[in-house]
Amino acid sequence: MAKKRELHEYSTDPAAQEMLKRAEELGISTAFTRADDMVPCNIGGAGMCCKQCGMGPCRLTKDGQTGVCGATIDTIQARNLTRAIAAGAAAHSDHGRDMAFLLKATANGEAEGYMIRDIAKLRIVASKYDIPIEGRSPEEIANDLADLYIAQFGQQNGEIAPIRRAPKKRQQLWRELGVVPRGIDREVVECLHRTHIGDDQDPEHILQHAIRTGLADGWGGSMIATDIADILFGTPAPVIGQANLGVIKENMVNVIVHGHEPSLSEMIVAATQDPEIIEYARKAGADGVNLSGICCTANEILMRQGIPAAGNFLHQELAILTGAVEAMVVDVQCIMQALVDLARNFHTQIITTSPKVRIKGATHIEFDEHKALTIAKEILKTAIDNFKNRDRSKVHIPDIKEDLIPGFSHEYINYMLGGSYRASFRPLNDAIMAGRIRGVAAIVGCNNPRSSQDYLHNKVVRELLKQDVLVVQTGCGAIAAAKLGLMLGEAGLEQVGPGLREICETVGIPPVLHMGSCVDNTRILTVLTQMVEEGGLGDDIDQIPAVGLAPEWMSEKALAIATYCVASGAYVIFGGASPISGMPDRVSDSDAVLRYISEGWEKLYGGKLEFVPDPDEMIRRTLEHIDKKRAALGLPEYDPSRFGRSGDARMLELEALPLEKKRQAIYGLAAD
Ligand code: NFS
Repeated sequence: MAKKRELHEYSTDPAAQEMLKRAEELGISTAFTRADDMVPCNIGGAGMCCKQCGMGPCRLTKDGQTGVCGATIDTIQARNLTRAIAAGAAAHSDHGRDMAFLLKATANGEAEGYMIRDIAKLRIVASKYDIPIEGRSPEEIANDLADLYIAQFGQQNGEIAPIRRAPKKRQQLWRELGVVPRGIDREVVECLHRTHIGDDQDPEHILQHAIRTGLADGWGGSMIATDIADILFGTPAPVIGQANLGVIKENMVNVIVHGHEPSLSEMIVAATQDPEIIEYARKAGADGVNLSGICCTANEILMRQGIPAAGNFLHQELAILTGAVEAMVVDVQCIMQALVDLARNFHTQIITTSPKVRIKGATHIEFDEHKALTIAKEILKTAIDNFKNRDRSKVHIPDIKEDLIPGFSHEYINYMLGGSYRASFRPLNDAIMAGRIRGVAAIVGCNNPRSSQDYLHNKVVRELLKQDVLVVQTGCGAIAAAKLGLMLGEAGLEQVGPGLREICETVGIPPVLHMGSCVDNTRILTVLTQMVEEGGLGDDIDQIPAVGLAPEWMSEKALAIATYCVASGAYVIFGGASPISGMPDRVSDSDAVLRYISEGWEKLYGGKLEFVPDPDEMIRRTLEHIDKKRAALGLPEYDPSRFGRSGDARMLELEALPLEKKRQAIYGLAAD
């Protein structure tokens, strides 16, 4: 058994530390303590175990050893990685499929409570696919778009339609390399086929299909999910929100939505405002229903409605430990099975809602888009009925939360940079070209109890901000920064480099932009494409001084995201453990796959994937890459001493001058 860690080694978040102390007092295990008890298997963890058939599992621990069928370590690692990418792509894309069915049902008036909220986005997206929009109702357009999107999943040949939204040069490269996805489901299925016993055995060839599958996720299923969520629930724009366990309220019925799909959670948001529900809660002795979120469902309703986030992935158990949660309503993905047993120590009900996900011991109230509002109310009433069972002596809510401003969709970033009449990415490109912004980092992905919660995320974010790197975030990484107060207007600006600070002050943005849930990483693809189209930063994504990082990754979805980002031209750095590391003492014959996804992929796509456990090294490689890309574009070398005298700093300087000098400085007038 591994050694039990200190509280700060579990989490850097004071709210989490407080709850972990509480868990220890109550003698309750959490993912943090279970990670201590469960020593990872160093053979499987390093990608050296093949369990694809019944002749094994084969563990390749000796030099030159092969599996029973003769499979080499390289083939096995490529297969394992590709299967993980397929699972991640399947999860995102199946979510996208359900959103497409929901759009169809809404267009046909069959989805109770839903409406098309963002008609402008509907028209813009439909036009990208040449769906006629003039003189047609939103429902007619939405019906056509839904049909087109539903068809992407089962399409057998040709190219999936959203590919055409990538930069022209990139599309051409994908065509030349034969990796344009034909249909979303087809690529996932082919991953499983190729990695079955006795199929594809050339590691590079297997990994080429991993790229195709990743693209089917990023420029397919995930992009479809984001588009439709915006069309149905509104494209995000800045709102004020809060994050951390302190958003749970003692005097109210607390309902936490956890998982990934906004379809039900948006309806629960609507139902909490229903007078009938408010009255029902009052009658139960509560002041009302208090809704908050965990994981990416949190991000979906935080981005659009400002509904508070109770926390990220590792907060799911801690929220129940507050003893004040009447119901945790889960849909799909990132839901720990441990929740049900944990909830037995309190009165909390775990309510599963997806036809795809059941957990033994949970209450199942199945979601059906045709009567979503009715179901949402039923769920809330179940939670309210449970309020009387709360044991007040067990309630312990940490008084810790931070404000934040989420809502930075790519549409909003475009608008905020130029205003309604000249919305454009020009100011962002100019700032990078001038060196005020050194480059851009997308810091995304999960929490992982193998490292101190949020530590790696926030260490990397803070260091890059000091180096004038603009940070955009999604997923659990975004919630980590939010809990630290880095997503609130001027808050945190003193920790930001001089050039970036000028931009934040001039545009009026936080130094870290929350761009949404994990499927919304496709917003980052769109931003990068628009930066290319704006001009000045090369003609393809791989030329932009940008890096993607997932410092605390743990899910297969994260690997799928990494793959489509690499295929789109990005340098991607993952923290934590590498699933294909091989044994340290056998590096000579087991690092071919590691080298291929780095140097090999870089030669083909201009992007590469690396696993770097040390955060200082992650930061060093990020800055080195950004500076290399700046140099290749012929941009001035990064020099922070040139900046810091405009924005608020300049205003304060001017303010301190005597009147005449002030006039002189502002209007260029000679002193008389
Ligand atoms: Ni992304 Fe969202 Fe979080 Fe990781 Fe899970 S919630 S989809 S997978 S853990 S960031």
